[in-house]
Amino acid sequence: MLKTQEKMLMNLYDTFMTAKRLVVMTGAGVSAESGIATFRGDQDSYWSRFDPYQLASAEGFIEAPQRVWDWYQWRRSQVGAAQPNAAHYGLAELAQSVPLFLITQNVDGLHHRAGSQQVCELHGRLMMNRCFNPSCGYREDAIDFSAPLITCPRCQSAYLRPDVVWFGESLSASSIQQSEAATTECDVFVSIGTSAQVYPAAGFAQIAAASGAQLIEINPEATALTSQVDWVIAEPAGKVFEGLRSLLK
Ligand code: BJW
Repeated sequence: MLKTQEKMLMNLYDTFMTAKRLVVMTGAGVSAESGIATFRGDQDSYWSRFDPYQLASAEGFIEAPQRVWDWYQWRRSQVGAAQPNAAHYGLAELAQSVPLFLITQNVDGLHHRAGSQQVCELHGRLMMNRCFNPSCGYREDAIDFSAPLITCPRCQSAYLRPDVVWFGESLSASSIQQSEAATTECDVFVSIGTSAQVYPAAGFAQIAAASGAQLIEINPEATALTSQVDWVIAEPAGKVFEGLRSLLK
């Protein structure tokens, strides 16, 4: 007789393989097994140690740009030293076999580094800088994680900042349009490693459900979404995809 874990993996594999359009949305938990802290939760999470509005809002940057810059440079060095885990690699491999639209709230770039070709990065990219003045439009790769805070080399009128989406800022219109279109059309929606507290991302599962999609959550802890999904896999994502990868080969 198959053990419970094996049955779960076989069911998940079958669900993925028979999906006509699969949407996967990931959050910070998918990178937890790569050693990157989540935002909410245990005592190592960012928002249990730091004030989100000081570090992740335009107001916080205006108040203390050096504080914000230093925090992001520290995070860049952490992410630069981290490696993708089985969940990142498994999702990249899955996209070779099924029509998969991958949405991430993560800014760490680990899905790309694991080989995912198309990733809708809702909250931007940690490893890029842009001018704080939105009408300037200057962007550059953030290569030197010890580089000082500088004014924009193009317009000279504002500081460079990380190319991420802070609280109160709009996500790119194209990322929202693409995500909403994909979630409206999918038959299976999988939420992995997100607390489902931050909008608009947290609303995509409801859009998928309203269109009749099956909702699956992979997260060791209960979230704002748990009571609404059809199937909860209360396990770490890396562990689930480690098992799934052996079936995908
Ligand atoms: C594991 C695991 C393992 C652990 N395996 N799982 C509607 C209603 C209410 C409020 C709003 C609303 N619309 C907009 C708002 C305001 C706001 C918002 O949502 N606030 C809520 C907090 C209440 N949203 C915005 O401001 C957004 N902008 C916007 O909507 O513009 C228009 C507008 C503005 C204002 C008002 C109305 C409209 C922008 C949001 C930007 C979020 N930015 C951040 C920082 C990005 C840059 C950076 O990285 O520094 O994005 S905040 C942070 O939260 C980050 C994340 O992407 C985001 C989501 O976090 P996530 O991924 O869910 O992580 P955690 O830590 O919360 O959860 C981790 C999970 O993993 C846990 O569940 C663990 O159990 C699990 N886990 N190990 C699997 N191994």
